[in-house]
Amino acid sequence: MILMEDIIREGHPTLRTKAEEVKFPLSEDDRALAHDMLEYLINSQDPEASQKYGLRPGVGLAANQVNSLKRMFALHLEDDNGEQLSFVAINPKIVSHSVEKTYLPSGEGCLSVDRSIPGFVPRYARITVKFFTVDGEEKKLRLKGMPAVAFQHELDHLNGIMFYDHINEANPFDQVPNSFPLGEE
Ligand code: NB4
Ligand code: NI
Repeated sequence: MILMEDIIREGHPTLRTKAEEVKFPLSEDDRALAHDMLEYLINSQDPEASQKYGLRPGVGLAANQVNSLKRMFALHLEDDNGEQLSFVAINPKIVSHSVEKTYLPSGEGCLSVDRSIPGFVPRYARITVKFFTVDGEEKKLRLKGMPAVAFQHELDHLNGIMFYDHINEANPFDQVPNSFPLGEE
């Protein structure tokens, strides 16, 4: 299972490296990686397991963060209607997005960043995405709210981008043009 010691932190070059497309059918290692990343999120959100193994809670985890350059990430979170979203996205793409943006009023954090970096992180409010499941099935989803924000945070990791790259250094809480704070749309 993935523990905090397996999650690389700022300064590690893999966090600034573009991940490579995954070839199908997946190798046993790729399958195991996909399984383990989703398992980490489920454990981290379970009070008992997170306590027992000292896990920082997460709703998303990208392969770069466990020092792998495979183009995949896991998401495990509820959407605005309380529906559970739980999947591993392989070779994910954003195929279209809204002009309107959104941001978490409390800013973002990252399991690979052991410090708090205040500021708004502008994200597309609504996105249409495509990705493959571990079985090679293509999925197309329309996401908004927290799932849309989390998907973009994870896709950034696969492109070597960190959330704070998007924060307005001069005015971290400056009004983001044509945007609304998440949860107030
Ligand atoms: C990724 C998120 C940062 C902003 C928003 C949130 C948590 C992360 C980072 C968008 C994506 C990890 C991956 C949470 C969390 C809400 C749901 C259910 C019950 C606790 C859990 C707490 F833990 N971010 N952590 N950070 N990242 N919400 N929740 N709750 O997930 O670095 O690249 O269990
Ligand atoms: Ni992150």
